[in-house]
Amino acid sequence: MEKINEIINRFEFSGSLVECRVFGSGHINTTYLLTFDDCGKTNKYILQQVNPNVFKNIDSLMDNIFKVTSYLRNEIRSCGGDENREALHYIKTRDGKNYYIAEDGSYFRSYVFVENSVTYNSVDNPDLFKASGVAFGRFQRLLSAFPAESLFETIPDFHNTEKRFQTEFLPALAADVSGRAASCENEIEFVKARHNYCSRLVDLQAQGKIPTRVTHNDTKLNNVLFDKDSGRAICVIDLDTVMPGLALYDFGDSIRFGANTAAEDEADLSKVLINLDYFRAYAEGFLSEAGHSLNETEKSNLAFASLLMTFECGMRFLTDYLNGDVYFKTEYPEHNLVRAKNQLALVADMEKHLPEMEEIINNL
Ligand code: ADP
Ligand code: GN1
Ligand code: MG
Repeated sequence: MEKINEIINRFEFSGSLVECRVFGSGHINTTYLLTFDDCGKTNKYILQQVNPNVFKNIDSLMDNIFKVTSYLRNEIRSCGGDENREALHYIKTRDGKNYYIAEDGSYFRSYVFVENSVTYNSVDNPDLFKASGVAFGRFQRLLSAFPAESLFETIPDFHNTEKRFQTEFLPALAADVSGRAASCENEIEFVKARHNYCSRLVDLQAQGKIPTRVTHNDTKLNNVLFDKDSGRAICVIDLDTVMPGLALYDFGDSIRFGANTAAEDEADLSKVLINLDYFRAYAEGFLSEAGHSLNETEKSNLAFASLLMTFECGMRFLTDYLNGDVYFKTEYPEHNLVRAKNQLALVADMEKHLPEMEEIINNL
């Protein structure tokens, strides 16, 4: 790869570079925080290397992001909001492109760092989680009139759990390229025994009982920027998977990550439980913005969707473990297996508490 300084020089940044450091904790892309000095004024930018194994069509991906961010910026401005804090602002390359292709074929893009912002990797109070629910619910509401058909599907069938089971999990198991299947028989059996979960939402969608909407599809807590001072959730980020999807995916994926009493890769499974207070808080926040547009079938599947998104993610980590860690970034050899066990333990706990989760939704 070209040296990072040469890549930085390709973008329209103002000032001279003071610092470049790796930033954030995403599992897919590599993110850098750049600090520039512009005659005494500090300018910060995010530079991101997009993972080409995951996102194959960078032109269409970046086109999606530019369309969505321009639309959001207009909506936010017309509601009297601050589009520079509440929506991402991408920086073009010096030759006017949306991204830069490095010599080794990897892609880089950049956006303005939202000042005085912070992201969280875990929830320590329900208000914080509720605020993220407001942000993702609002994101969905603001995009409700956006033409979904104009968006490219950056990862086709991203949350089609049945397709993931049939075309990714089972083939990975059959091939067992890393010889790891013997070490995770319990997890494999756990997933197979729950195959009946996989098609429930896509079937309801195919029957026209739940509508396709423009959704974020990766609603992890650390994909929302919070204001450091006010604690308010200000901006939804990580827009690579904004595509036509189901509101239930966005709700469920947030619960998967934020209502787990432990981190997604906690190895001590006795710490992995569903926190019902956090579940309630998120539901209150999300539904306060997006709730009025949900139909009865969507509402009655919010609890199940939380379980399904957790199951799907567990199955994806297990698949990647079987495939030899080719998709998610890992920090040690068993990392994907630890993540899979964790997510499947959370599924088991959600199964026990599903009636209470449903009750919470009914009472809202
Ligand atoms: P990934 O796809 O790898 O998860 P993200 O787009 O979520 O990448 O970025 C990784 C992290 O970088 C985020 O969790 C956040 O902490 C930080 N970040 C990204 N964009 C911005 C921004 N515009 N302003 C401030 N922080 C940002
Ligand atoms: C990935 O990029 P990041 O870290 O926000 C993944 C999500 C998973 C998540 C699990 C494009 O999200 O689908 O739910 O890891 N993103 C992609 O933590 O596959
Ligand atoms: Mg992210």
